[in-house]
Amino acid sequence: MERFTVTVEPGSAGDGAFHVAARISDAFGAQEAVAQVLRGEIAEGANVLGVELTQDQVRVLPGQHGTLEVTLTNPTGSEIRGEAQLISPFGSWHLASEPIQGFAIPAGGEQVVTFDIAADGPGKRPGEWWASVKVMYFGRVHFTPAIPLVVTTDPLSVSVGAFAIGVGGTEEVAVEVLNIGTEPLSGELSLEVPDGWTAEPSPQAFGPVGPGETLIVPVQVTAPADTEPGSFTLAATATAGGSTASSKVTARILPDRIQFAPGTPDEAYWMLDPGASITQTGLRFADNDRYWIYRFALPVETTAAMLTVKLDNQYLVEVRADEGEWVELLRETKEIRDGSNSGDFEADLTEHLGEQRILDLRFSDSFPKDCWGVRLFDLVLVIVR
Ligand SMILES: [Ca+2]
Repeated sequence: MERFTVTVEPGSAGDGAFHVAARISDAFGAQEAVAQVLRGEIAEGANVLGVELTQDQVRVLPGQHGTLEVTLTNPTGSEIRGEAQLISPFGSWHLASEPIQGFAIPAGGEQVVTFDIAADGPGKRPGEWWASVKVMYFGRVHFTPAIPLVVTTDPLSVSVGAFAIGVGGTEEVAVEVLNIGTEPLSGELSLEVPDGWTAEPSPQAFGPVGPGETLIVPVQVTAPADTEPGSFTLAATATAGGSTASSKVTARILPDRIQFAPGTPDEAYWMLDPGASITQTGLRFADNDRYWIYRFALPVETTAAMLTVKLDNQYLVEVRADEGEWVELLRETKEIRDGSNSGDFEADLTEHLGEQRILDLRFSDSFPKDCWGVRLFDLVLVIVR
């Protein structure tokens, strides 16, 4: 074995994440090894490829083609080279004509990798599978969530997103009607709700929905005033011509006082992104670049919200409305390591309620270099409607 020493100078490069590649070529071909170099303060996620799947399903008629797209974003100061692979179960492999694709994304660049889903040709019968994209580069692997991969003779489908509603409250629920056929479709949409609930208007006429188009049909849903908080199932059904499609959705009736301790199922319901945070009995913590986010999709008629959190050590708590900019809410400015700053911290979140009432809270480390990050013991959110 021989070692070679090379000195790398950053030149005029500023702070950020960079890649240094060493290549050799010999009689057996070329080989490359890549190391990541971090300079200065790196923002969260600024050293890894962003991978985003924007579809929630791939649905295609026999004889047609569909696509599955994944958007790759390179936040680093160097080119990122790798490959994206469509993963789907045995029995569906014939649908992907080119399941492995290479990519090279320049510093700060973005690329959409498109997989063709080919349901034409012999043997392309209807079926329901799933698909995920595995993205590999420089020794890292990222899997997207899996989405349904459906070949169907039925051109119509409906979907409704999960939603929350207050006791006795009313929410506008957006039912999506998708037409993957070749002819426009018009028909009737109904929303089946539990006893005591109402849906207006239901049934209602919809359409026409053009070929390849999605129509959003609003329905006003009201929860009974005498119900207990909990989860309920609603079903949306669309019929058009000879085609019928239905979809179930979970609606959660929220109490006006939300309280949970870390590590409980009540907490898990609100967790949007664990960000590699860690739970122990009765607490959750995040050191250095770790964090977590709770998402409170509150009833639209919410007019005020008050937060109380029991925290200690080097906490940083931020809030954002409707996926907008993060705003600092609470910060420990001393490098506390012994929990001596433990307390119940209160914050009025009313000014952070956006139009959609989607309230996110992010917990992280206010001194991200020395561990001893935020520890959360209890959270209470009181809303006023
Ligand atoms: Ca720290």
